[in-house]
Amino acid sequence: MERLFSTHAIRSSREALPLWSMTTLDDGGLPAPEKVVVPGVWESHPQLKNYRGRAVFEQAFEGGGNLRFWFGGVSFRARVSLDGMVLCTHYGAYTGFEALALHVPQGRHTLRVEADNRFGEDSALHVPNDYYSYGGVNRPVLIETLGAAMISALQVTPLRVNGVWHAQVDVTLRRITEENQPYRLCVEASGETAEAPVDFRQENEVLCRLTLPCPRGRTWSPEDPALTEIRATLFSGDMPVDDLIDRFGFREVRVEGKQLLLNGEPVRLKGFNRHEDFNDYGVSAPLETMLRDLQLMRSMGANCVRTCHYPNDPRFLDLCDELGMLVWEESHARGLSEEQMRNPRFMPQQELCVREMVAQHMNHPSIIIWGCLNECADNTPYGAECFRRIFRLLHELDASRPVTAALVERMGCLVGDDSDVVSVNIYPQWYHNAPVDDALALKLSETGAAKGQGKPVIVSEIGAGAIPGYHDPLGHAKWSEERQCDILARQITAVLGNPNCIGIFLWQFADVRVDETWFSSRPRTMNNKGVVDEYRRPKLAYQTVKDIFHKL
Ligand code: ADA
Repeated sequence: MERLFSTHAIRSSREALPLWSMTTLDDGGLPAPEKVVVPGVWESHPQLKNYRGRAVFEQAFEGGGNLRFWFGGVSFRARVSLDGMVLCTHYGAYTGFEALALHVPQGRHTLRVEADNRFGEDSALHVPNDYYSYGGVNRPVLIETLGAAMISALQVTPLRVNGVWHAQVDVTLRRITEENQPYRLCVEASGETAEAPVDFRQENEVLCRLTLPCPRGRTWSPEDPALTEIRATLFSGDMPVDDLIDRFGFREVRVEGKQLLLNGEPVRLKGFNRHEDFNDYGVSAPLETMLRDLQLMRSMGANCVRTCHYPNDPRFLDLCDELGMLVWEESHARGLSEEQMRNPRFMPQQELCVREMVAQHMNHPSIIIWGCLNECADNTPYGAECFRRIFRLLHELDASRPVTAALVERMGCLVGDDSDVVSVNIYPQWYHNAPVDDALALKLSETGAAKGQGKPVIVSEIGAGAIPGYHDPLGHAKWSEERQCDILARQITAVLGNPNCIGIFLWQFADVRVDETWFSSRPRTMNNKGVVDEYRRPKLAYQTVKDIFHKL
């Protein structure tokens, strides 16, 4: 399933069958086509653990009419065709995209998608990095049949006006074929209804904004994560011809002085950075593992998760909405230098990722902050200008959430003043031996005090590595599980005891695979700073974090 609830009652929409035929196109691939499961990554195939290249996925299906294919994520570049005709291309593994084929004769057709995870100049976000860039059709695929017009997007902004919840609803409607007929849009939420006429005579795409006062709206909060269903239906005369169902939450996030307020109350964040990576499944972990990850985090007393360093699977966000887990979601980028940010593809690709992330994930109440450009070059005028452009874009696309960026532990930051929340990644006691308070004070002296003064501060990363199963109970050597416990205990106690900080995201929840170029500083070619390993087996640090998170 693509989401955790039905998104259509009228539109015909089904998930593509799980078995596809995969043909690899490059060296190191398979000698002949093989059956594979979609969604999935080709690294799950026993012979393709290190394959980097292209592969073609094909599936035959019965259908016809106006067809819409939705790909939740293809890593990394995608080219979609139907019966040999190219429908679209897409860049970016972590956001969804559509392919349309109109007036397709009823019958048997072949859907084909070529996925390509090679590195290259044309791909500015996806570089050999401290996580693994898997290949394949990594999120679910939908096959839908449309009429002459469709509801293509539905974005809800909850507003509290004079103490009464309102849903401000932006619906995008699209004419699919040349037929011209009058339509009517109907939106229902929380027992309230609003309607508007839709006229495609001037434009093929129409935006309708409707505001529904919802006096019976129930507030969403971590303690009571009450979700509200919203249903948009498009009518031609009295006939419903298309619909879109989503869920949202009535809640408000705001920055006031040095606090982040959720429904007017200061938030204190205790949580984890989590990569979408599970040993056998890579970035394409099944729903059960997503839920288990959240259960493990919550059992340690965490109330939040950061989707480092890219937008996450909507099902994971659905689970966070359901459980009341707070989310920092961020666009795709990690540690890019000024030179990498000067790649002419960088800003267009970053902006595309940001636009798709906000458009597709806007309605999740669990997302309380948008992040971007983790540890990119914030210390040069060019790099800083890129940060500012992305902050501005995020605000333009969504005025209801604060924005931030995780800044690297390096002096010379030029953007401390430009985000709503100042976030810093620091690794005292692991990469260097400064006491935690000193390292924090040093970084905050530039971002939190000299600049960005009076803003909320988050420690967006802090942590230490341990090779799972390596014990040194007496000596506490580096990389032992015991040493990781000592360091985490010092780090968490210091950060949560610091009056300047509103929260902490530990680096990291689980061990993850990294690119081979990182092998020398990453034993097992893994980033071993997880408090659970890549199979989610707890290290000793699991109990340490649990004790401290529950106590503080
Ligand atoms: C950085 C980065 C993470 C990871 C971490 C580490 O701060 O944001 O992706 O690489 O450091 O483990 O060193």
